Amino acid sequence: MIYHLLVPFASQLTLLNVFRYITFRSIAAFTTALVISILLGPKVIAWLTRLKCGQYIHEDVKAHQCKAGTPTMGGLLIVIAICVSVLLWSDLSNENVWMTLLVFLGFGAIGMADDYLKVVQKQNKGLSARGKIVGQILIAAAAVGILMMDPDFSTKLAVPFFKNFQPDLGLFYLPFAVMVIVGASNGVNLTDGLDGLAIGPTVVAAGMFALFVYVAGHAQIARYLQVMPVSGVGEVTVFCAAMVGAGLGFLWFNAYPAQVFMGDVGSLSLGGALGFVAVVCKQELILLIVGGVFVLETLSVILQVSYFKFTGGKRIFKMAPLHHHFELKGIPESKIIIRFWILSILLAFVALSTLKLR
Ligand code: 57M
Repeated sequence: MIYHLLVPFASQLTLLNVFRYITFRSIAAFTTALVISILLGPKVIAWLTRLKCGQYIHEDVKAHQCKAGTPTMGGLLIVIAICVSVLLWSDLSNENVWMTLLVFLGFGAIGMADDYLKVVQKQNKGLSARGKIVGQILIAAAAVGILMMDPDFSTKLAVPFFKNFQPDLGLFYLPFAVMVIVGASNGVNLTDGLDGLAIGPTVVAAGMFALFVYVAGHAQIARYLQVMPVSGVGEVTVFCAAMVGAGLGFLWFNAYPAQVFMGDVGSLSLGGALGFVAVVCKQELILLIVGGVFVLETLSVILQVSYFKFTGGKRIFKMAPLHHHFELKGIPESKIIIRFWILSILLAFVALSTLKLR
């Protein structure tokens, strides 16, 4: 909005040219989202507490019993901070920004409906697992379908570390990209089981994608780094920067010991947005590295559940997702969280190295 209000006057007042720059507006979006989430945090937490949005705590992990009553649905704070900040600072004539925002809100709406049924209406089950996944697939398929209608959109796949190997998936790109988006959303959701465990790696991944999106949207830098160029995608940097700001602001309250949990409204929306950003900037496989923590957590569940079924009740891990395994081994929660953060930062550097090692 600010872009549209001020840039027309740049010819009269050259200082206003600064609002043309994606970098400047991304820093502004980061700061705005951070300030909104920190300032609104206490009010939102008090409101959720009044609404009695206390999280139900499973009985099987003893260390979590002291968390009973911690309000959930704090992801609403993230959604508000990102939306306000993106609407303020991005070029609203850019379709990629709107698509990212709509995917983010669509996944958030599914999460919100589930949280609402579980914690406000006190319905034990919330939305059915099938209902949730069908909703996610429909939103992701609609978004990818719209992208693919653009004749300039490439269905080729950039493979990290191999600059000359870019297989064209053709129509198979649609199910592939849907899997990336839905997988990312559920990966973040599965990881969200300890204080700050999901939001830390989400902030790191969003920061890393801010860079990849900027590079892909900048024809010269993309050519120099041999990254697949995507015209007009640079503006999504503003969204990623807002995600980093809102995420850090939320971490302020979600840091151990947490005053609030994000709920599905936060985890599904953030994961869905990360997946879509990876698709829109044509760095789908980089998400596997940048979001390696989410991939590990998801793999631990797939392995555990398959092994459990196959052997009729035996387990590989003490409990899945992986963070529960370490908890049951007696490692303190804060140590597990910080080690997962360290891992996500290391993986972000590996992803960064793909810009040069190819
Ligand atoms: C949701 N939700 C947390 C909070 C958060 C297939 C199966 C592996 C699925 C998995 C599952 O349901 N995962 C997704 C995980 C819950 O957090 C709420 O949920 C929101 C995210 N969706 O925002 O509102 C609990 O996590 C803790 N928490 C924190 N700090 C936070 O910042 O401490 C969350 C955020 C909260 C709180 O205790 O109540 C969750 O874990 O439920 N299921 C599981 O994870 C279950 N695993 C399991 O059953 N494993 C089996 C295999 C065979 C499937 C096994 O290994 O034997 C475990 N979940 C829990 N206890 N809580 C079982 C033990």
